[in-house]
Amino acid sequence: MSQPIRVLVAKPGLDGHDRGALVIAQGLRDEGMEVIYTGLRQTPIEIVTTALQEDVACIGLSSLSGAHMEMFPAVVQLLRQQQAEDILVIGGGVIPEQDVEALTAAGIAKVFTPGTRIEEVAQFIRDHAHLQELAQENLPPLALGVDHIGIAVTRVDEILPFYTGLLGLSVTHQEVIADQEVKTTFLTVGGMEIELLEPLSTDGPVAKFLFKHGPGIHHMAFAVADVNAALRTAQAAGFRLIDERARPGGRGKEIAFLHPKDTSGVLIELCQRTDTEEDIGGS
Ligand code: CMX
Repeated sequence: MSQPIRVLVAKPGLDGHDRGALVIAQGLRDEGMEVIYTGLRQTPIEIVTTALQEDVACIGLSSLSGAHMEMFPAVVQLLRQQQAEDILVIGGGVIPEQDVEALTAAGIAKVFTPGTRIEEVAQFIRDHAHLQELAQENLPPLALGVDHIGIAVTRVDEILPFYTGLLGLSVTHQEVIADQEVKTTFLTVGGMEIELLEPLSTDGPVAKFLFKHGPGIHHMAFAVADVNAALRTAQAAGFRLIDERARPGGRGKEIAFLHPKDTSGVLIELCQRTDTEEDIGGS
């Protein structure tokens, strides 16, 4: 990242103690960020005005007075009114556990409770700033389309009538991918495919997924022209990879996975059709 990330540390409400906020401000400076501190007893309007004037990427709100349920959402609302919702709002201070969910629903990206390491806060801010930067970079599109959606099932035979009987899809291909301990069944619909994944063992990747989450959407696969080139682009843009290079997937495709931690918890597959890809209808 070329420019340091600018952060506003703000104290909304009547609370008169700012030792914690000052420690956070200094900690973020030590992490290489430019930090502006508002001082005590700021109103939400003052905070948002300063944030816009100072062109910050993040507002860190600190409250010890119990006014967080009023003040924090008010800051988010005002940012929305100013079409400045790309500014990340995080909170900290004395925030009871039961308020965290409501604050998150109100648009506070993360509430950090006492004892959180400053490195963790800085990393959270960096990840956000990085995604904002990416949105402005105008990279050429990587995905050519949705290739397929992978769905983990306990037994294909049990659910297949739903897809073929009710939805009217046709099975186009079935294949055992031995090294991934899975049997795949492809159905085609509207130019893309559904891939049903049935585990062939109790400790393969799909079995592990079923054990943890039960049946459901396992991954989403985007078609790309060149998986290895797409991996390098994703990595250069800061996304963690599960696969460093392409490996064989179903139907002779070259595939690779990105790490779900960087993609909102969704396992994303990049997938490239090859000359040797078997025709739809093979098995
Ligand atoms: N959705 C969301 N998160 C998932 C996930 C999924 N389906 N599968 C794994 N994760 C998470 C894990 O919980 C783990 O998170 P933490 O680091 O927080 O614990 C992280 O991703 C890494 O998972 P892992 O199992 O520890 O890592 P592995 O390298 O062992 O596994 C993976 C990588 C996900 C690619 C593998 O488990 C997998 O699912 N392989 C694909 C199997 C498959 O679908 N084969 C069919 C052929 C593919 C095709 O042609 O489409």
